[in-house]
Amino acid sequence: MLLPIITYPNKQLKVRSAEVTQFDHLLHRFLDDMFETMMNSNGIGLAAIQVSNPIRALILCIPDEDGNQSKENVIEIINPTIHNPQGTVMYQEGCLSVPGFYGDVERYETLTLHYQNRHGEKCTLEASELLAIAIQHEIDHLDGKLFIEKLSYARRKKFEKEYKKNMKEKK
Ligand code: QAP
Ligand code: CO
Repeated sequence: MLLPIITYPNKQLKVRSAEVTQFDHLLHRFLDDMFETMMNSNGIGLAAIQVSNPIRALILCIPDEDGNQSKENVIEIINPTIHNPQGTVMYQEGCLSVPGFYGDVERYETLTLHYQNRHGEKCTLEASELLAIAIQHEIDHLDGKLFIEKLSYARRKKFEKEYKKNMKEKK
């Protein structure tokens, strides 16, 4: 089932999401719906809060070398924590909740992720490159933060102007 994605400046996006405690069929169905919704919108990452469910769950599907995404490559990440972050990189990010806008954000280059899968099993992941960036972007959503808050002052000003103009045009 496709779920509606909420977009900036919806205040719900500022909510801190709560830990997941029930790893039941309802969670599984929700994660499946998140995947369908993300693929339908050409996304590579989606946090539960973006579909109005404030729980600490996110999904990622990083494209392979040919740019293809497949269901086998989906990573479902629940109750994540970042450990041993190293280095910094700049990357031009976008977000399904900030459609049509991209901007440079600084992130850690590599990290270790502790999380639970859909069955509540504890997992560890060593992440670098786009996966590491995407993890940080999505965990920010769980803490009520958007990438636009991490832009330079000048870029943020430009964003506010452009985005509001686009919003008016779309109405
Ligand atoms: C988060 O972002 C991310 O504006 C996932 O019109 C971003 O899937 C992780 C999208 C950068 C790593 C690096 C954005 C689709 C998708 C748009 C997305 C749009 C259509 C964004
Ligand atoms: Co996002």
